[in-house]
Amino acid sequence: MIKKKDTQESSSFDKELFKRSVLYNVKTLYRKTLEEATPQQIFQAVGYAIKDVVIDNWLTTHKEYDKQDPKTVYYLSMEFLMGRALGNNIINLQAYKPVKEAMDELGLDLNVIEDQEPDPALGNGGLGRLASCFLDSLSTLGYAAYGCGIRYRYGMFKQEIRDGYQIEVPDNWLVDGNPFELRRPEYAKEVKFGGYVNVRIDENGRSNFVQEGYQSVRAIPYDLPIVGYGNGIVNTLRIWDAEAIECFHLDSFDKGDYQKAVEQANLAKNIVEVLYPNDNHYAGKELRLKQQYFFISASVQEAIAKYMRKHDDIRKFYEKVTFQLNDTHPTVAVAELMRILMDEYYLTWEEAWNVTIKTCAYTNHTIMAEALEKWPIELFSRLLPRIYQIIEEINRRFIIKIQEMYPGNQEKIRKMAIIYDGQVKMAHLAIAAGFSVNGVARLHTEILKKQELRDFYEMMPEKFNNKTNGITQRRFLLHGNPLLADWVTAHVGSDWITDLPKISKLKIYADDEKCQQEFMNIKYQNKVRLAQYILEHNGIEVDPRSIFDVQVKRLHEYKRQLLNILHVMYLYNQLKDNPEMEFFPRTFIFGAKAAAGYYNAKMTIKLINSVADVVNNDPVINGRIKVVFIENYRVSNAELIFAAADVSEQISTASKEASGTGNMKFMLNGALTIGTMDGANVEIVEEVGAENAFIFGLSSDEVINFENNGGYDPTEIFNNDPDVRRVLMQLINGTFAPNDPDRFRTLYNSLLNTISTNKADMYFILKDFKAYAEAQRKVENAYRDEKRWARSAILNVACSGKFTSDRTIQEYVDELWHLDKVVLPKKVVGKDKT
Ligand code: GPU
Repeated sequence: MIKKKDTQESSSFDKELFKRSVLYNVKTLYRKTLEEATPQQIFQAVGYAIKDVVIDNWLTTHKEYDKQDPKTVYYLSMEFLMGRALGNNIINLQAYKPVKEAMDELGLDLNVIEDQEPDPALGNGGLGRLASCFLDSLSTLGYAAYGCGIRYRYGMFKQEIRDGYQIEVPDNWLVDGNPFELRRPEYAKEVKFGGYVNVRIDENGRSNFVQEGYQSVRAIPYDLPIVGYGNGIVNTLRIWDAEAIECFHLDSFDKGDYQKAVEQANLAKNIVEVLYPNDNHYAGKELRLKQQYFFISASVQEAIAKYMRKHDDIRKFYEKVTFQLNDTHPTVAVAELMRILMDEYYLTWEEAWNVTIKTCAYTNHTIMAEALEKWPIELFSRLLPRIYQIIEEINRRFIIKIQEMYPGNQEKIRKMAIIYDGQVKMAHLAIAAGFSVNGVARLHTEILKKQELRDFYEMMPEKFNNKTNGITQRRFLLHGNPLLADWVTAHVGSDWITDLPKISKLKIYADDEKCQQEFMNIKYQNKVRLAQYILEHNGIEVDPRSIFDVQVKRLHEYKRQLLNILHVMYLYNQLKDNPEMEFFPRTFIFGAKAAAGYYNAKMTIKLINSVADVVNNDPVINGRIKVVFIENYRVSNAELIFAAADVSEQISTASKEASGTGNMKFMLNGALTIGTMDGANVEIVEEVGAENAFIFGLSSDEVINFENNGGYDPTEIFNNDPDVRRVLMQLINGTFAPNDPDRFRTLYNSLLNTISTNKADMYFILKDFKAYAEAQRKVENAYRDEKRWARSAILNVACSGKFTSDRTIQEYVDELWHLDKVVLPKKVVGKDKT
């Protein structure tokens, strides 16, 4: 039954004006007519026309902020994985239909135009994408916020697959220019590196710490608009570029000046050159620490300057500002804030500390040990001498606190000190100097409290809290899956766009056979769309009637893509042995980038492609199994992929995935989860019911138990399970590498060999294999019953309400940030241009 039409589109959008604006832009930017312009030029022209609309709301928003003086959150993050802006901005302006019409009338295809935009990929994976979802929700909910980050010249590399191997290609995302950005040289800041700390007596007789003999760079902000959905609010993502500071004239420099000038120019060029492509992994590179301090110093300086333009007492800074640290990467912010407060505003240590500890809050995104940032003292103190001095003092005072609480307990100091064993431990600094430590899913937060950060929790339990992650339904349903979005709106109205829990009204349709058919039909059309993409990009033909079983996420051993492909090998063996067996056709879809130096991850990509070559072309299989590796997985093709998925693979080793957010995007698009009780999967199953998901494998307690007792022995499984043994032998007998049988030996060794690696099967792949295969059998059987499957899929959509980032942000606001809600004067809302 159709209840309500889509009433969310703004009626005030001036289509004719917009069309004129596009034509005008093509003319003035390129001296061309529409017919002569290239698709990229048309994208630029449309982008500028949309920016024009956005600019008015941006101005109004900031005028209103100026008037209302709301408390502001600065979301400090090394990564923002924004994805394309054009379509999202049009959606949030509620102008998708008129813009589409305008394009049609000009003989243009909006989809093709959107496809011209490079994905701004200033992030690796979940952590950066979460930051982007948060910005979308902050604007939509009407809170004053800045995202602060780095304008990397090269974002996440582009992945090409050649001969089954990953090749990294530089992502020169700015070559054609970015129509949405605004350069703001008037807010440039100087950032200083190196040198030494001196004590100087200033003109007022105060002794003061000053950094001397340093090199510096100029940080220049570029602002990107973050458009709220239908409320006229536009916040700002401020990303910093680095430029050399001109400090000499060509006619009056001596050799030393020249040397210094060249070095400073190089420093500026190098700092923002490239995003480190490591996910959940810390490499300890000096340039990375420079990046961190660079954008933090600039952001903190500007936050303070902005505050002081309106207020006179810096001691009350925390009443108007919160710094949320996205993992430990921005943690130098606490010391930089202390430095400015003491060295530039002459606050005492105690006064400065009181401000800092009420301003800063830290989010933990992983328990993976290799992701913990620890900087060698030598490097840190050489690069940031004044900052290091301040951290030493924070550490000294923190150790006194530990001793007061645990007199004589050296063990506590060893485990909790900020500086220990020649290293600066950034997580310890973030915990000691902030008012909040939060995990990103309930299970993750519990593990932090009971295991990883147990000592800190015991000492400061009041700081610990959970904020289960979320995603924006505007991008991942409204924009990414228009067919399903319209269907949902037709049944429950459009409230879900800004109030996702309303989508639960769909529950009553789960048993309605007509609705089930409609749903499956939409899913089918989305599968056809993805099949076309796969044919175009991979040259592989896939059958949209097969089960689309999808694992897309960064390639990491803990995420266990290897378990997935080993299971495909097992199914292949079964079908080869018994070609007549009952088998529902399945397409296994993978998409993943591997960190450039991560050997096992890269070999897993090669294995997936090698299995694909064999299985896809085996006449005995006859297309019943297809394996597809989607090249260059990123936000833009993710939107197509989620919409087309039947099965969502969320199979990390329990306890290892802090939350996961892809799991939520699949759920919202009506895929059923096969997964472990890890991260937010736990809460997903709680919402949708265990009967509408396929849960298998060790629990996090069991995993942690094994780990605390020295691991487990996979050889027993190898010896006793012929199916597993056969699959493992195929890794080293050339089944998938006839010319180089040893190609996958490292993967084999990672599962079995305790000699070449110190631990075998650290991620419990063999331990969970049987249970996974069993869960996959259940998936197949469930899919055979189309009505039951459709029911479960609809219920997944209907029960996804909790996982909107709007809910997550509201929790941050209510419990941590205490921001003021900003409402624009009525006449401005929805207004596009005057
Ligand atoms: N995450 Br730390 C990353 O994507 N990169 C990182 O460097 C670190 C964490 C992810 C977690 O792996 C994922 O479970 C979580 O959902 C996401 O952060 C957002 O919290």
